[in-house]
Amino acid sequence: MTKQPSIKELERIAKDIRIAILKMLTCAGSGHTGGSLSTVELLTGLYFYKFRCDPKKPLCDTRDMFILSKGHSCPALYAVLAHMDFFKKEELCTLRKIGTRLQGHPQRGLPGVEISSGSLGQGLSVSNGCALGARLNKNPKRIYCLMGDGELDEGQVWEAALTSAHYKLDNICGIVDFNKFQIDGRIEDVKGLEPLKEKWLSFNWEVLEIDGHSIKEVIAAYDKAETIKGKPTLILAHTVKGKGVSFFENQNKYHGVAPTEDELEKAIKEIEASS
Ligand SMILES: Cc1ncc(C[n+]2csc(CCOP(=O)(O)OP(=O)(O)O)c2C)c(N)n1
Repeated sequence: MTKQPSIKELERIAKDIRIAILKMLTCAGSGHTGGSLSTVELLTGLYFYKFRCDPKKPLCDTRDMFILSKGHSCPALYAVLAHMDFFKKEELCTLRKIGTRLQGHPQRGLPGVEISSGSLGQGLSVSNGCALGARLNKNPKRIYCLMGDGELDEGQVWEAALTSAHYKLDNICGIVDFNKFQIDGRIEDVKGLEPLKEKWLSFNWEVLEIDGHSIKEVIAAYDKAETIKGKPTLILAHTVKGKGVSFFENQNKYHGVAPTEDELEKAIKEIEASS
């Protein structure tokens, strides 16, 4: 059995992922900064602690599957996949370049990317299909699906949520990156979601509410989700859009704007100096 990384090691990885995201975005000159940074601990805890996969055999039948439903946050996924050795880190700087495998929204074909996404609202439906297929095949794989809070405005999410619960898909773990913003501003100004936990509970999901930037809480939630039987689990992760860089945090103008060279330099210093 391989050694599990410690919380400290995971926190160090999260810093590296944040820096890789910012470098990639700066190099591309465009892309989604805020909603990538808010997912870092959720992805780090998943891939470096919980996820069963073999980067050398990305289509191995028993692999766990990760569906990035909020596809615009793919710089975070790309950084994680490169750090896991699904492909070489050097490829990260091709983000959004003509002909790259690292499109501005994920495309199948890049090792580790299960579905093309970016049109919001579809990931949980795809996850249901994967989960039902796994059950039919007696395959122990788990399906993880990361959604945005703004993404929950898509009606398809709620149709899918009904389906996951109806079929008691306990091999699904949904995650909501609850950073309280979407493209047009604050969630509560654009279209209120509260009481969000109660909504998922009333759809017959188990709900684990956590601080999505606490590695400790994140990995405990993934562990707990695996023990819940007879219904799907939703991790409702409170996060901060732009997390980790003071001048990006809760500044929604960085929803789809990349850092400048200057901002990148300052951001890296801040991230390295943080505890
Ligand atoms: C079907 C669809 N409608 C609209 C968009 C445009 N869009 C891109 S990002 C975004 C905001 C989504 O908000 P959220 O899921 O909270 O993302 P985050 O704030 O975490 O980046 C929207 C509406 C889209 N990608 N897909």
